[in-house]
Amino acid sequence: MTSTKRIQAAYGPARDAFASLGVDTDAALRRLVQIPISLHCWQGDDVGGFENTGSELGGGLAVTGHYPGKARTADELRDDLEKTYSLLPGKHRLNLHACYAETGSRRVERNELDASHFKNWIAWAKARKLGLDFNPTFFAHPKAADGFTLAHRDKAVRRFWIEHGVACRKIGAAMGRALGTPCVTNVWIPDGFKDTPVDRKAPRHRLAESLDAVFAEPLEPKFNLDAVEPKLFGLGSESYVAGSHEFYLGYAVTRRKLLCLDAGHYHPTETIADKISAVLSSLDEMLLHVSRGVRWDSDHVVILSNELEAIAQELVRGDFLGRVHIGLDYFDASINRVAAWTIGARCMIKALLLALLEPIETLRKLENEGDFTSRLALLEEARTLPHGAVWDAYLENQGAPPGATWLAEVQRYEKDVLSKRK
Ligand code: RNT
Ligand code: ZN
Repeated sequence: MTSTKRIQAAYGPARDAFASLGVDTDAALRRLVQIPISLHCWQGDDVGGFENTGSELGGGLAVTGHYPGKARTADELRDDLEKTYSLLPGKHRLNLHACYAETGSRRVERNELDASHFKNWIAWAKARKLGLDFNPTFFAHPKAADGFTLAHRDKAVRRFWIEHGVACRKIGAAMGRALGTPCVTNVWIPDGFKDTPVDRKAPRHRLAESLDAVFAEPLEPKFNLDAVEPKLFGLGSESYVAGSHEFYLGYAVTRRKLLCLDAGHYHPTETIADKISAVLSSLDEMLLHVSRGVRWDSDHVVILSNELEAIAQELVRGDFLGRVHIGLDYFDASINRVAAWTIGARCMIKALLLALLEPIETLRKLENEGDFTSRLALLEEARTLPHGAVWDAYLENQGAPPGATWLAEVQRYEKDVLSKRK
């Protein structure tokens, strides 16, 4: 049997199995195709960017591994992204960092960046009907070398980073305007102390003031949406991070910003799944950085873990898909980078499919009746329904490679393209 025939033959019985539990698989697939995942450009070149300032990555970010073939130019990065998108079902987005500006041979300071430095990215995204998201880059820079930016005690350093933030919001708005879909511009700063500070208050005051200056100019939400990303700790900021969860939750609620929850930014037993409905009881929209910490905020490639399933379930069960922007955030330089993107993105999409295939109405009814025995029994039985057959049918419909066949495609690309980059 050809693979297409096998997939078609398996779909009917799978559809019936789900239908018997009140789940409409066709409707689930119609919903799934509308959910974009924002792919993070920085998996493609180990958070390198194209400024070539010689500055260390810093900011507590660490990429490990020496797998050959990383993108060295924006054109190479776009080629690798195109290869990745071709292996994914559905239409997705790209999340760019400011340090991926293309300034030709000229060195342009971060506070002087404008949309012209992203014109190739915008033209490329437009031609491929991709939405763009954006991030100011508050690391890998001499002015961030001591680990402080917007909360720096030196006013001139704060001013420089405020100007960078202001410039980036305008770039985000230009992207949103050009592409007809709002750009989520996410602010993450590394600011924090390695060792126990005696003054936890002052850096947070300075941070709030700097952020207010960055966000002073109102921008149209149909072009740009501002997000802020908290963190618990980082390499070199183990004892204190100015932009902690409580800091930014309060900030986002009072300033009406999106809150970005990164799955690696909490205590190891704490998951962001439980925070989504809590945050959305006070905010209209939020951003997710779907990541995978291993013992710490290690940014491993996203896999179909229980945590990922729980995140997707919350988005679907709470009917939050229209209010939550989903982005990926990890970087692994020890495996093929196109494969790293593809694995994480396909897992995210698969997790959303699993969530859309839950017999949620029955489960909700059981819970409302207080029948927790049946709730648990059904949740566990539902795990082994024929989800794979529905996933394969989706890949087939969308013209994406079924099963693990995408891997051969990546291996071919590695042989023909990546291995030639020395
Ligand atoms: C760092 C944050 C942040 C970065 C990217 C590169 O801990 O997660 O989102 O990973 O901006
Ligand atoms: Zn993040």
